[in-house]
Amino acid sequence: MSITSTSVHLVVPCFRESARIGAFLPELCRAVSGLGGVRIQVVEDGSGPEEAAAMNAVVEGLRPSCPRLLPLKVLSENLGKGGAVYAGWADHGGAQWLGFVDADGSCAAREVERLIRLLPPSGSPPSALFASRVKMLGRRVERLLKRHLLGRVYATLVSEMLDIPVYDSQCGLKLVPRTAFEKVAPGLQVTGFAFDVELMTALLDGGCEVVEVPVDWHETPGGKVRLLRDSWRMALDVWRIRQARRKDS
Ligand SMILES: Nc1nc2c(ncn2[C@@H]2O[C@H](COP(=O)(O)OP(=O)(O)O)[C@@H](O)[C@H]2O)c(=O)[nH]1
Ligand SMILES: [Mg+2]
Repeated sequence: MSITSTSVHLVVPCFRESARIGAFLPELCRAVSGLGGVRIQVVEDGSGPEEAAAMNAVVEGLRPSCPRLLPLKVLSENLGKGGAVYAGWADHGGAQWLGFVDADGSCAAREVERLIRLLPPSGSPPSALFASRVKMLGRRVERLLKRHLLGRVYATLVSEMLDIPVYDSQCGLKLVPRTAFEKVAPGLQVTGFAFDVELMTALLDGGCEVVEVPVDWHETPGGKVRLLRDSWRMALDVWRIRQARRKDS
């Protein structure tokens, strides 16, 4: 589909990423250069002045050759991945679609481009597209075994506790219709790594279709999610999301 009339505001949330983003950001700029109406915003999630300066140098170094790249947005405190994504989405500039992609290039720029090309054309009901790491024939998903296993346990927990047949709620690439997001945004509370679970639940409960799209994924070293500590927090968040949802129904 041609997306010349579609606008996408794509946020790259970054916590201490100046070393890892250097390879990915230029690729991302190149990948979206052929797509109309896509803009990229890097959000620095309160990593401190040195990191912010290093990140600013990366972004400003690229902006002359990448007109779609907005100036760096620097948060004065660390809000967590969800907080950083939502802070970026607040600057949507009227875009029809809001998106985010992880800074480390685990999901390659060509997959970002592919997902954007799959967006429904204007006029048809807008569905959210969630990338999903499905180990299946025809796709390449390379992850450490322990991460893959933990990811499967978490996804099963999410699916069972919330009664939503999702395969992978945590993949770091998602596109959401802005109107659907704005409808649910006032009720969103999770700003950490489980924010996508709450977002997905709210979108579905609000009547927005969410479609999972299998993508290629190549885990990049240097991930900062601490498996035990963060998984525990994320599980607690899923519990809270379930309780809040029960109260509302
Ligand atoms: N760890 C962490 N990541 C954040 C935070 N805010 C934004 N992010 C971003 O969330 C994305 C996923 O993080 P990453 O470390 O790649 O996760 P992992 O590969 O699952 O360990 C990256 O783009 C991070 O920079 C934060 O407060 N903590
Ligand atoms: Mg990662």
